[in-house]
Amino acid sequence: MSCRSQLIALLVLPLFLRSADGALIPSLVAAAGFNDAAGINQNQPIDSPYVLNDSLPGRGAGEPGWARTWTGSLNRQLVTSETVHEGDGAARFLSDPTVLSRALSAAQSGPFIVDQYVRAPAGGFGAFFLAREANSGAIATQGPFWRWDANGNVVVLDGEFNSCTSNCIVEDTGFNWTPDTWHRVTLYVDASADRRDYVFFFDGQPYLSNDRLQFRGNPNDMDRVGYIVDRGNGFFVDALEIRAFAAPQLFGDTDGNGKVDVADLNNVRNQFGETGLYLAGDAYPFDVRVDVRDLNLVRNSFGQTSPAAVPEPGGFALATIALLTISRCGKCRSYLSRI
Ligand SMILES: [Ca+2]
Ligand SMILES: [Ca+2]
Ligand SMILES: [Ca+2]
Ligand SMILES: [Ca+2]
Repeated sequence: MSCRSQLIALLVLPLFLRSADGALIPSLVAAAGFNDAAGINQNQPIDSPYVLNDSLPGRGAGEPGWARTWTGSLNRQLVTSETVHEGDGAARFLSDPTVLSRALSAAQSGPFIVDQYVRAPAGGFGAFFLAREANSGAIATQGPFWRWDANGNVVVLDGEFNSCTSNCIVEDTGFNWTPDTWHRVTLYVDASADRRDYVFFFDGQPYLSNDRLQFRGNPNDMDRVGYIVDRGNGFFVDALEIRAFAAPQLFGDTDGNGKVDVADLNNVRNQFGETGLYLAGDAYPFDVRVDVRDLNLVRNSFGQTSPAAVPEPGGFALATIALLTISRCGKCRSYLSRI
């Protein structure tokens, strides 16, 4: 493809990718593959962006979306080629009081995703957090926080924006990690001022807590990822990705097209009762499940558009048909009677 064709292709690309069922896939903000010659962010020069089987801090130069390289302790955090999830390298943390962190170029102030693969040997331990760093580069205040305990438990912190230490509310997710096995851990974070919460996923399954998981501290936005490995038998990380949705979103919008209409209603109807990431029927604010709350969100915003969207005529007639359709569904009717 010529440069001109590539430029045209880029210009006509939609802002977001969509899955086969029409769900919104957020745009990539930054990724770290801990690789050299294969996999995420691999490149031609040797020992770039990572040096295999060498120290990790100071590495990762050139990976897009990051403000700088990894910061940590040189002798306890390594890039290994022996145990990888993808590409030719992965991060390995040896047991020691240690924090590894990296700052993003752009602070995230809306809904975004943090996805990664982690594993540990038996008796391993690791924790992950998102934070807002102060101008000095120090961690100012933390957002979401999850932890793998040496006994196999996976826990999350449900903060109260008070930067808790000893009095933190820690919830057992019910998930357990298996030694020497890669697990996918995903956070669905919403830093928007009227949300400030997150959902935790383990191997694609959401932890559906009774109440919203809130931030440990009180960041208005977050620009740093961090790991703590201060006990246990070590920890591995690979394929870290941060993806963001456009913000602000319109309440009730399922497909991110800036309007709430019959398409959103149909998306909710078609996936009613499902849970998971990137569901076409999950209306903003996303909570990774499609239920009566989504129906209410669509109803309450029906006909609204964000400033950038163009309203379409005939929406009401289509909506009436959709409502008639949905009212024929017995399962849905019982929910409709409650809203
Ligand atoms: Ca890798
Ligand atoms: Ca390379
Ligand atoms: Ca929509
Ligand atoms: Ca939902």
